[in-house]
Amino acid sequence: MPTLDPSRRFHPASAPDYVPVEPLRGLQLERLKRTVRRAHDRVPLFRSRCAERGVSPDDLATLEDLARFPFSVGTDLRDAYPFGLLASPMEEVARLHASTGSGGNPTVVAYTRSDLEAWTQALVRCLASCGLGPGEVVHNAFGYGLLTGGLGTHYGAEALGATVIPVSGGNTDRQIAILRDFGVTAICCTPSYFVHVVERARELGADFSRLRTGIFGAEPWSEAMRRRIEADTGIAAFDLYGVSEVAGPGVAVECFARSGLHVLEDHVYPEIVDPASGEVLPDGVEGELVLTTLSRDAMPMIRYRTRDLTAMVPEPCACGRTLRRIRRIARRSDDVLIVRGVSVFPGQVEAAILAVEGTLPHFQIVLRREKGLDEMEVRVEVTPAVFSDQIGSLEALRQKLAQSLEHRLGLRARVSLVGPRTLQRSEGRAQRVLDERKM
Ligand code: DLL
Repeated sequence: MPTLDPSRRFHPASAPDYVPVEPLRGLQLERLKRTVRRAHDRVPLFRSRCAERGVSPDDLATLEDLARFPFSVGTDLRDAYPFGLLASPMEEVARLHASTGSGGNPTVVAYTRSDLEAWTQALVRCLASCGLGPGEVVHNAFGYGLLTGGLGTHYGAEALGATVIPVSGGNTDRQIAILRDFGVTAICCTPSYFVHVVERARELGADFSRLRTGIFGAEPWSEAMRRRIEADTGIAAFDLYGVSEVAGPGVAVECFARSGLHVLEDHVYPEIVDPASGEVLPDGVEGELVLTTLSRDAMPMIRYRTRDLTAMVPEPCACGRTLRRIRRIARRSDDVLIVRGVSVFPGQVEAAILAVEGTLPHFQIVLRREKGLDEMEVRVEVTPAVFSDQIGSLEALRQKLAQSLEHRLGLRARVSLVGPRTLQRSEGRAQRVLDERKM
């Protein structure tokens, strides 16, 4: 376990994280009214949806009134491709990002200069919340280019006063040379890629003695994965969450207490809704996270359904921030796999595997249909030491994994142990599922 240094807990840019709740709610309401009005005046899709529901910006008197307004969903952005949701003329748009997603039109996201400034400030606070400040050497391996992760984090780290290395994804051996030679103290990337980097560094005999902070996000990762990363490397690992449609990274982040992620509530307004009925759920109850932007002009998003499942954490945080927290996002409503009628999330499989000693966080779920029945195979990579061990101990490990999976999933899975480095590594998000039932 790393030691979390308390002297690094406060950064001047973090002041908005600590404002008293009442003025914060006032600021949210003021910004929310402005955002809803802007979207209504300038985005025809939002205006027509409001008309269908019989609501207008005048109906927004309290924050709770937002629940009367229509949702937006991922396909809205694809259907409006490329610029149908813009609320600013193109002359005022300073940057465009896009993601290809899974088929169909890409999702395009637009920012004015002031949107970019607000986004940068959000990232400054996120990085400060993980203990970063001036003097830090930040290796940024989130993808640059059209994706939001790279540039979003980059400008935040620069504005924080850190030294930024814009490595982007890929070319792992070069990344390792940089980590070793440039005195890197903090890394930003997906957790699965970091695991891959560490593994490859071991093979090359490289060590990163100055690295002490990892800021990981863009994909779900379990608490078991955090413990494994910290125990293996001695760094402190923090969770950073974001969604491109509402700017990118910087929606929520952990602090030193690491018990939930603080939502940057002056920039986004969070709601948790029942995924089926759309009703707003009370604090502490798990549901789908819905986000409304509060500081974006070019593309205001009203009640965007993220598909990410979480709950609001009602208790105040030990760190003193007044920003409300959400639980870590371990799964999405649309990454559920239905296997013989049982819901299985890849995150549960990861936690079940990491609960067993001698395994690596590399796995793949393969689904097939055999004689009309769903079959789930979980391929788990083992360490070279375990792999070259006696057949008997491999079999014992296989059985332990099968039990751990059955215990957590309520479902029997076939476990196959595969040799070191046989599962494909990803340079961004890990691809965990191969569903041959659909092929
Ligand atoms: O992944 C933005 C980002 C970049 C966030 C770098 C954090 C760090 P999208 O490509 O639009 O944006 O994907 C958003 O990724 O709805 C979640 O399902 C997932 N996700 C992002 N961060 C986390 C996280 C970026 N910390 C989608 N934990 C979201 C779990 C995450 N899931």
